[in-house]
Order: sequence, then structure tokens, then C-alpha cells
Amino acid sequence: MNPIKFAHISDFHLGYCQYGLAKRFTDIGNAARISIEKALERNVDFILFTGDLFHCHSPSSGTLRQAIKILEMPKKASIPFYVIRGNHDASYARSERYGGDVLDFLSDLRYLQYIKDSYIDHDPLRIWGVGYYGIRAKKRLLEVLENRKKEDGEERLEILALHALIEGQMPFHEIDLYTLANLSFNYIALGHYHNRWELAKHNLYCPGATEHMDTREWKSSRGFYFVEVKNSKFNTEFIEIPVRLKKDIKVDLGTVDLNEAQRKMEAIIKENDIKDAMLRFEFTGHLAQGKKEQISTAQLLSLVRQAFYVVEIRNSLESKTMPIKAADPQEAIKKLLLKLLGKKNEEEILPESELVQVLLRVLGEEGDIESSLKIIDDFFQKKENIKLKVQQIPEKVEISKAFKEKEALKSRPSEKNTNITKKSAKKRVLNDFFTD
Ligand SMILES: [Mn+2]
Repeated sequence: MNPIKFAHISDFHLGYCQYGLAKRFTDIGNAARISIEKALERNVDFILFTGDLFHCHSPSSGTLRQAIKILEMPKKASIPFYVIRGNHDASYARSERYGGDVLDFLSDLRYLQYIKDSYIDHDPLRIWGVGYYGIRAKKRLLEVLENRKKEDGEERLEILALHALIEGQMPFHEIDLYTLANLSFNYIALGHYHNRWELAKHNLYCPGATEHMDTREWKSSRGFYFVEVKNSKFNTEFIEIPVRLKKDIKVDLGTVDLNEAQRKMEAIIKENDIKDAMLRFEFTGHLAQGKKEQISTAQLLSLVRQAFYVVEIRNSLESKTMPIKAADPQEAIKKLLLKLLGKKNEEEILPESELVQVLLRVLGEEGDIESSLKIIDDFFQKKENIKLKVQQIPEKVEISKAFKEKEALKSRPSEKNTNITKKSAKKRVLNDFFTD
């Protein structure tokens, strides 16, 4: 047997105008064209395409023109282009109802050879192909293979082309590995998954789509399998194809204030080479004050004008709430206020603002924590947008275990003096709380 070479390609999704961009329509066409060019450069004997040639079952005239230009290449070179039906190409029912589907149409025009739940012999190989059937996939596969016979005395290597979910990749599958293994095909050519994966021990290969259809696919390279069949062995090589650059940049900014956040985001955007790339940024971290909505996305977007397309700038910063956990809430609020205003003692801030005066009055006279917090909240919302949240205000002084132990150590010489006054403990708790 002479060595035979073929390309296993999948999921062109021609006609997909991603993000409504004409250039993405072209990108997707280019990826298809390049993969066929690269296959032909390697002098393949045929191309096996495992479904989703088109993105939708009624491709536009423009999409059909694009498809014909691409399929013209193998046709001119007299290289058969074998195809099975993907879920995007047509549904079985639809194909039946309307006198065939777009793949039948292109088959009539001799642009491809449609393997429609049957087989084609490409000596010495027999290629079985079953289109997409969803949850009926296994049943349909076994029906199609019912008449499969091994011809005695003749060496026949068999390929199975499928567009289905196979066990092991996702939580859900349509065909289990046990069934597939028992069918003992020499090569199982899989489509449907857009990221490449393979299971060599089961002769299972899935090249993935030729372009990225979704941001979740960006990390997986694009290409197809070049397969050489020599001495009944299938040797595979994944051939990468160049596609438009995509950058998914995720950065943790740490704990930042609003200005720092904006500055850091801008710096990160600037330091990345974004020219002609598709971009996605995600910023995580904590805002010491303010809300993430205060960061200007418009400003960030103005920095990425050179990019081909910005899919998303996701601001996932979380606002840092300032919990007030203290033995004496009134004291705690006073101290917090001092800290927020950058002052050392009450006297320094008293004359400064009406807020402080009002606040201290409320705290001092009424001891109304809820009102005080609301006053602070409103003030800072207006001024610097600092959100305060009361997580827990204990009713009475709770002396921490660690504190007790520390105090106990100090008073070790006289074991009797281990009692700590509530007052000193309270002071210590507050100090500990506000000194970090
Ligand atoms: Mn697909």
C-alpha cells in the first residue's frame, strides 16, 4: 500500500460575522482559505472536513461566494473535499423537508463530496461519516454502521467522521468512549468542539475550529491535522495556522484607590501591543474607597483605538467596605473619622466642618450609631464616595483570647493580678483595630 496523506479540518463557520464586523467575516474566511492552502502544500490526497462548514443553514450569497472561492482550490487540484453535516450547516429534519441542504447544493456543483450517514471509499481507506444528531447521535451512529462489513482478505483501513459530543470533554456527552473503542476504527475524525483535543489511545482526533468563535477559545491555537497513513499506521501532526491576534489580559491591581486604579489600568493597556488585536481586559482587586463605577471606561477605551476590536474591558474591582468592629462604637466612629480625614485628634478636625460637629453631637448626645453612619456615609458619598458599612457592632466588650493571653503574660509575676479592667481592654481593642 502506498502511503496516503490527508488533512482533517473542521468548523470553518463561514458566514459568521462576529460582533457584526465585516472584517471578522473576512477573518473567518481567511482562516478557512489558509488551512486549505496549507493542506494542499503538503500534497494531501484528500481533505476530510468534520462539519460546520457554514455558520448558519441559510448562508448569504456573499457567504456562498466566499465558500466557492475557498473550495475552488481543492477542486482545481482534483483533491476530494469530503464533508459531514455539522449542527450549524443544517438540521436533518430541515434537510429532508426542503429537498436537501447547502452541502447537497455544493455537492451538486462538485465543490465537495457529502458523506451523508454513509461511507465513501478512498482506497485503501473507507471513510464513514455521520452528521450531527444531538442526543440521538449514538443511536444513529449504530444504525449507520449496521451494514458495515469487513471484507475478507482485503486490507481496509477505516475512518469515522463525527460531529458530536464525546465522553470526557464536557459534563455531558452523546457518545461514550466504550462504544467508540468497540467499533475499532483506525482514525476517528471529530468536529463540533472548537478547541483542539485528542485521545490517541482511542484514535480520536479533534482539530477544533479554524478561527476563534468565542473569547473562551482564545487560549487554544488554531489549525488542523495533517495525517500520514503508512504501513497501516496513522501518524498525525497538528498544523497551526495564523489567525488574528487575540489578547485576554487579566490583571489584579491589589488594593488601590480610584486614581491609582485608573492610572494602573491605563498603564497596563498602554504597555500591551494592541495593534490590530482583539482585546479583552479584566481588572480585579480592591478599591480602598469609592466605587468601581467611578472609573472612566471611556478614558480607557480612548487608549485602545489602535486595537482591532475591544470585546470587553471588565472592571471587576471590589469596593472595600470598612467594617466597624469595636467595643465602643462611638469611639470607633470618631477614630475612623480622624483616620479618614488624616487627623490625629478631635480638636484638629472640630472646627473644620459642619459634618464633624453634627456627627459628634449625634454621637455624644444620642449615641445613635445608625444616624452617625448615615451622616458619614452621605458626606463621603458626596465628597469622596467612601462607603461605610457596619458589619457588626458588639453590644458589650469582648476581650479577645489573644489579648487575654498577652495580658496574662505581662502580669505573670503576680498570678493573682490576671484580671484586666474592661477599660484598658477596650482601649487596646480599639488601638489594635485602627493601627493597621
Ligand atoms: Mn461548530
